[in-house]
Amino acid sequence: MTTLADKGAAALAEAHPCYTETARLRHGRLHLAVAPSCDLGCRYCERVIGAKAGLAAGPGTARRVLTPAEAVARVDEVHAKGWLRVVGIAGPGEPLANPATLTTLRVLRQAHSDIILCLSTNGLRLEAALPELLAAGLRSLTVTINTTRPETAAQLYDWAVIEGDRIVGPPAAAEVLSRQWRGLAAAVGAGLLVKVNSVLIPGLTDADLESVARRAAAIGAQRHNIMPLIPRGRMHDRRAPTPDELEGARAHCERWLVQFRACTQCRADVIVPPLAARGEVPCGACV
Ligand code: CLF
Repeated sequence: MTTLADKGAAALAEAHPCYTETARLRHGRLHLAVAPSCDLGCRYCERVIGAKAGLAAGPGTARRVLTPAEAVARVDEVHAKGWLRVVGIAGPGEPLANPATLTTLRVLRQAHSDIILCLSTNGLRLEAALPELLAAGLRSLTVTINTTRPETAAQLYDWAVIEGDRIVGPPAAAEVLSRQWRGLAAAVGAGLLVKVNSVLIPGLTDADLESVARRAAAIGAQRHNIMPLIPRGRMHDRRAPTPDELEGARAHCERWLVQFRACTQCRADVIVPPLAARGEVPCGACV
């Protein structure tokens, strides 16, 4: 039997609710919070783990870190509802900095071959991790890349752990950038369905995103997802973009790469049923 996971990137994109907005109608997804550690000091990020996560929104947030066994049990439980199509690992830290990520993917590949296995990464370890990710059944991948310029990267990243060494300042940012773009190219070359996430930060990344879209499109990424800054962490005092600024950036970047406009900036433990299962059928989506 040909499963969804055996199909090509175009078919996967049609079924993936983070690539095709109408896929949100019938296909649900969830995140497994198995990855608490992080290897990159993003100034716009804030990890919130535990009871204080409460109802907090946004990436980096999870009520509880799951063991791989608990994560698989959660997938079993939700899968029984009949609508689960995508399982992603997106934190609350960096998935590729946590061995539990691969352990979880490997078990899920065996247990649920009909599910698209997805992952979101900062790209630092992506090139090196690709062989194991492919062997574990990963089919779709998001790399967060906010700029093409080291000068901007130096204002986004304070430190990074590279090959076990903690590097700080501009040298860290330059290395991060280099690894993100190399990782993106390697993931596309490996045949994964690949999206680039970029954070729109007024006065900082807004001038860079068009070059991100252009370069990502040239490499072969399939989608671009521009997300508004959530003012927090070491950027708690910066402002979020206005809706007009966000749409303006997307319109500019769409000249180069298809934009995804339905991102909900998920928590690391989110469970999202399809719209149809929630009784929310947007006009025009019933095709
Ligand atoms: Fe999760 Fe990301 Fe996979 Fe989607 S989220 S790892 S691609 S399954 Fe989707 Fe959530 Fe936006 Fe991410 S709405 S934050 S784009």
